[in-house]
Amino acid sequence: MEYIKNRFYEKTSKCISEYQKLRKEHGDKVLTEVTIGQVLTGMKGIPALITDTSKLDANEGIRFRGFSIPELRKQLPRLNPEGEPLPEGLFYLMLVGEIPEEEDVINISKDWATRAHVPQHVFDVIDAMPKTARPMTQFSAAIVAMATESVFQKAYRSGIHKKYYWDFMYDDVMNLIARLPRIAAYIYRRVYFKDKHIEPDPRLDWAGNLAHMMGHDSDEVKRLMRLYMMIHADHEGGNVSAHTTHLVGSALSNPYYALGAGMLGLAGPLHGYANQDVINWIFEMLEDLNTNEPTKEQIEGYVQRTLQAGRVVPGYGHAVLRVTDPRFTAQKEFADKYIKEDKLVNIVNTLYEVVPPILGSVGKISNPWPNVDAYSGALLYHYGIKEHPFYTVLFGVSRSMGVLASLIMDRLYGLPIERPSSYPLEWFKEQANTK
Ligand code: FAM
Repeated sequence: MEYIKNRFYEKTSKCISEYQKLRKEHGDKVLTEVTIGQVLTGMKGIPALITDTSKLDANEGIRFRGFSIPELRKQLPRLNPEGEPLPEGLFYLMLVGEIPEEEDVINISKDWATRAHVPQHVFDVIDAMPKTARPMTQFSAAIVAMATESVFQKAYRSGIHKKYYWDFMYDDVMNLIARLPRIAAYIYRRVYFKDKHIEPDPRLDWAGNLAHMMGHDSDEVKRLMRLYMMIHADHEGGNVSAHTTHLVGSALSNPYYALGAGMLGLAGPLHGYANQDVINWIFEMLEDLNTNEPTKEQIEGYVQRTLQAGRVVPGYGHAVLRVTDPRFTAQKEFADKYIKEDKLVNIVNTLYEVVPPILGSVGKISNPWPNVDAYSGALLYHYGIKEHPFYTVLFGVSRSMGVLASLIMDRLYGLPIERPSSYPLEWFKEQANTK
């Protein structure tokens, strides 16, 4: 499928000279002022990174190359008019910058299927860990173990010219994304199904095959997996998993190292672990209230007690968003369409009524609205994927598409090593006192 690589190069190579021109001719242009507050609160809002794949708007949510999630759910090619678009199409859009034809999407599916073979030593690395090791520990270790396969690393060591880095990066990235569903499903079956593994079916699409290898073959689960893989794929460049992948890649580490590092960031409770934490927290609530069908008032009381205990309400709030996350809404629409009655889904819907006013009344919380993680667990659970410690791995499989498409572009532009400055607290105190 060399033509997709060629098309990417045709569409994107003009950006190399644009980037160089900006650097040379406009390097002195002041973009914005940076406040002490921004530095002390996680560098929020500082324009510090180039990411073309997607942009997050505080009041609209994510747009992938300018397209919102509702637009993409209508426009990207799908296998069945009733179903969800294939995530392969989103990858093409993020990489090439235009909506693909059906043929392009099918070709990416086929390309990934031919690249999906995972070397035995990667399974051996996973098998060397206790089954009690967290799924994200196993997942990131497997990704790093696969660095033995890096064609970028070999090419770099053989002394290739830097203008060809992106080309080798492309092949690494395609191989890596192609193999992640197999690795994820292997961990899932190992930990929860006594090592009864299911072979991939190369006729299936990338997300459909993941569902299949996990042991979930219904059309509805495959549709859910396609939606899940699409909505978690990218959230511009500043979030922890994207930024980490980009930062590690800037040292010219191979993409296996870069993604492995990004996945370890995704594993944190304030980022991708929140999708497990939502379910943990709901089950804690049910145990505390001693019921499976809590009333609105009981839920309100539990949310208040969570805040009083100095804990966060998982699945709510966001560093950038200031509205209900459209990724939450897409999942709610899926639930409204397919799920008639489900106790957990009902609780998630009640939380959506109850939590925002409570968080809003606290005063300091910038965004009281739900994010992507507030819904995803209840959907998976409904379809029998009840093993919540595994949920962040699914997030990671999806997130690989956005962060790795960006990594190819980083090398195409020839971005330098990233190296911001740091100062002691004393320096900031001095700055605060100077006029
Ligand atoms: N429950 C309770 N307190 C919250 C809160 C929540 N859901 N969201 C924010 N706050 C608190 C926050 O802890 C901070 O308190 P302190 O000043 O005492 O440290 C204060 O409100 C101001 O925080 P903020 O400016 O509104 O948010 P941040 O940008 O610092 O943090 C999040 C953003 C997402 C880390 C935060 O909202 C949070 O912890 N949410 C719960 C965990 C979660 O759902 N994470 C998933 C994020 C998701 F999009 C993803 O990455 N998958």
